Order: sequence, then structure tokens, then C-alpha cells
Amino acid sequence: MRTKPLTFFTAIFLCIMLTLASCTGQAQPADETPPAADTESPQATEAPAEEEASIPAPDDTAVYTITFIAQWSAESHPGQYPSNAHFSPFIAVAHNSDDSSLIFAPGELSSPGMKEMAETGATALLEDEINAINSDGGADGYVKGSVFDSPGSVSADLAFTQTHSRVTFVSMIAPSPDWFVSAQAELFSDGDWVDELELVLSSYDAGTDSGPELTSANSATNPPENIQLLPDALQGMGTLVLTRNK
Ligand SMILES: [Ca+2]
Repeated sequence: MRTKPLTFFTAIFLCIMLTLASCTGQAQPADETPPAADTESPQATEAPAEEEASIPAPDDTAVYTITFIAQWSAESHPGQYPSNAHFSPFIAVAHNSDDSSLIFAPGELSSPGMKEMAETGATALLEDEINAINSDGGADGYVKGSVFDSPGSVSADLAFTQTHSRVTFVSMIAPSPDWFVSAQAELFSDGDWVDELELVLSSYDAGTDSGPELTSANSATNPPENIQLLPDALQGMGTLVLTRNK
């Protein structure tokens, strides 16, 4: 009779022990779950970083190769093509959007530097004026090309910043009284640098010499007149290609 209660209590004890053992056994897999979650969390933080890297901020600076392609020839401009047709060393300026940073403006008088460039091709005075604009913060450097016969081409590199992202280009039509080609462009547009830009150069009269023909003798315009576009017969002399290379 007494052995049955003992066996009963032993059975209960064994049940309790088995229950405790099974509880601790179940706890172990639960402890292993968090490390599995931890291995996923670093991936979750890396994903946004990769998305940010795919949309980089635009560079503060950019370097462009400026290529002046002159098409002026006997075929392109019949009767307007002297035997020694050429273009003077060009000047290209990197400047900001302020009107005071421009080296010239159509409808206004030529500066002494623009008069000298347009009449003789020399750029010393114009470079002095650009250096003054540089000092005032309106420009951020310029580059000078080299003289060449037309048709032909010449290139030079110029650096720009986001605050000085406009270019103004000038070169004397030579020989001519006071005529020059020019183009102006914005190179930072819609939040990023332009990859490549092609511009047709416009031909201007500087308003400082009244010679009517390309090979006319000097005839000072007194008083000077405003800068204005030349007739259609003297347009279309060349194009400017700006290609970002850095
Ligand atoms: Ca003139």
C-alpha cells in the first residue's frame, strides 16, 4: 500500500523535472533568434547609404575644353574673304551672372580693351580689364588662345566654379576695321554642369572704327558708337564647342 504513494510522488517529481528541462530547452532556441536579426540590421543601414551615393552632389568646379572652329572661307562668305583671313588669339572669361562682370554688352560702348582687341587683335588692355573684374570677384580667370588662319580651329582649357559658371568668348575677325566674333553661355544649368555645348558665334561691330570693308584703312569713329551686330553677310563665321573634361 505505501509503495504506491511514493511512486505517485516520484512520478510527479519526474514530471516537474521534465517540465523544467523542456522549458530550459525551449529557451535556448529563443536566445538564438536575436543574433539572426542582428545580422540583418547592418544590411538595413547600408541600403540607404548606397541610395545616397547614387545621387552625388555636383562638383564645385569643372574644366572645359573650349574649341573655336572657324568656318569663314571663300565658299561660306563669297566676296567677304580676304587672302589672309584669320582670327586673333581668343579670350575666354569665366565669370558670374552680374552685368558688371561682362567685358562688353551689345548696345553699349566698347571699353579700351575691347576697342584694342577688335581693331588690332592685341589683348593686353582687355586682360588688364579682366584682371580688374577678377579682383572685384566678378570673374574667376580667363584663357588666351592662339592666332590661326580660317578655316581652322584652336582649343584651350578653362576652369569654372559654380559661382563663376558663365563664359564669354571674343576674337577679332582679321583683317577687319573693328569687327569681332563672340558667344556667351551658362555652363551650370538645372543643378549640374553641362556636358557639352555648341554655340554659333555672333559677329559684332565694336563701334570704334568706321571702315566699311574687311580690308579698309583705319578710320576712327568719332564719337564712338555702341557695339552692334554686323549684317547677315558677316554672320556664321564660326562655332564654339565647350566640352567638359574634368
Ligand atoms: Ca565699326
